[in-house]
Amino acid sequence: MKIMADFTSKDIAAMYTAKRAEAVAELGRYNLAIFGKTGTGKSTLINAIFGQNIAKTGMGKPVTAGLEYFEHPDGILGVYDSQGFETGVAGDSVLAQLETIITDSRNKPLNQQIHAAWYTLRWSDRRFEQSQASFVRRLAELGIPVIFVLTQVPINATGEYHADAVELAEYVESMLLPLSPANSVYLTNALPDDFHGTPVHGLNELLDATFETAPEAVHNALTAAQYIDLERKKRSATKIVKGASASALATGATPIPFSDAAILVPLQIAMIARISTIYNVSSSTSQTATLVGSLMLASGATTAGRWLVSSLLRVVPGGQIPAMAISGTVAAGLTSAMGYAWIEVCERILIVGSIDEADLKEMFTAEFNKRLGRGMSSHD
Ligand SMILES: Nc1nc2c(ncn2[C@@H]2O[C@H](COP(=O)(O)OP(=O)(O)O)[C@@H](O)[C@H]2O)c(=O)[nH]1
Ligand SMILES: [Mg+2]
Repeated sequence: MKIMADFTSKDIAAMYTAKRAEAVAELGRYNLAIFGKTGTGKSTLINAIFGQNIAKTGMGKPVTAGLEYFEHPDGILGVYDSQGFETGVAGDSVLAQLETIITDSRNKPLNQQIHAAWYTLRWSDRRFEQSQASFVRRLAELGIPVIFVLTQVPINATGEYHADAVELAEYVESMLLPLSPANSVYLTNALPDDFHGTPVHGLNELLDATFETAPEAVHNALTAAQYIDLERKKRSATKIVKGASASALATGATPIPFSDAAILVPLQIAMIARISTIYNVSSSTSQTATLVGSLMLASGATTAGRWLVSSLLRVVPGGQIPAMAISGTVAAGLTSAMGYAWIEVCERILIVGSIDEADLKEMFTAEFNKRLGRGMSSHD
């Protein structure tokens, strides 16, 4: 039987590494296909929404001529990128091959199916050809939701799109293509264009549309893979904390004094690992694992003290039932304080982009103590 003080930083780090792998596996994978002519801004769009991780893995795996597959290092996102094929004969051959891939993937687990396609058109091309329209129709016939994206669209200081872009979007809409959501064209710009004063815009709307077309089972993978909607990450992470906190409450029912930590610590580490996965915090876990180890122990003094009190109460004759209730509440409060503090840490890592251990430790401890004070009265 263990109390928190019996866990070393190394134990915790090792446990974290294992739980992190489980959390990743549990998330599954979101697969996106992206089409459009060379130079429309496909790679730029992917990088703007999913970070540099995808590109960083280096060359994609060639799937067929003209189609490459890129995978997130954690495997939570796959991108089929149509590297530089144009419509026409080459497009037809890609479509034929794509059809085979899609037909095959229907019998495969959800993780291996293509969940949506972004069809990109650069506004400044000012034209949308019949061959492109038939490509979109064929894609939709294969059962893939097609989201239509107009790229590199200038916007002025008052928020108006370039008139030619609006005209092109209206033209595409007038063709009544089988788009998802119905008849929508997304106007975007993925790189700030200082020369024209165009900021990044339209990416959140595009991401929302992508979520709308995604099966519920891959929402968490998509939430984790994207970098631009922190609110979504926070909502998912909050659910994880609430779930862990509810399980911690149940540990109070364990009639054996002092056994809590043996159950509770793995449960809390699993929670922390799941949150890290949602925030896409470094998959090279060793640094993060060490951090988790030291943070958990930093909060451990308080934690062990409270457990001890609630656990000791159980050995008092007649004290068992109330002590169990107290113990569960204490466990739930500790767990949620830990979870919310870790969410703050993950947000910081994501925004700052690096891990300064001393800084994060101070932040975690402050958040943990703040929430513990609050959490003890209502563990939420
Ligand atoms: N201003 C601006 N430039 C972009 C945007 N997207 C792409 N570009 C530029 O267009 C060129 C082609 O982009 P890239 O993403 O490689 O296109 P891909 O061939 O479709 O993958 C690059 O020089 C990008 O910097 C955008 O949203 N805004
Ligand atoms: Mg590219």
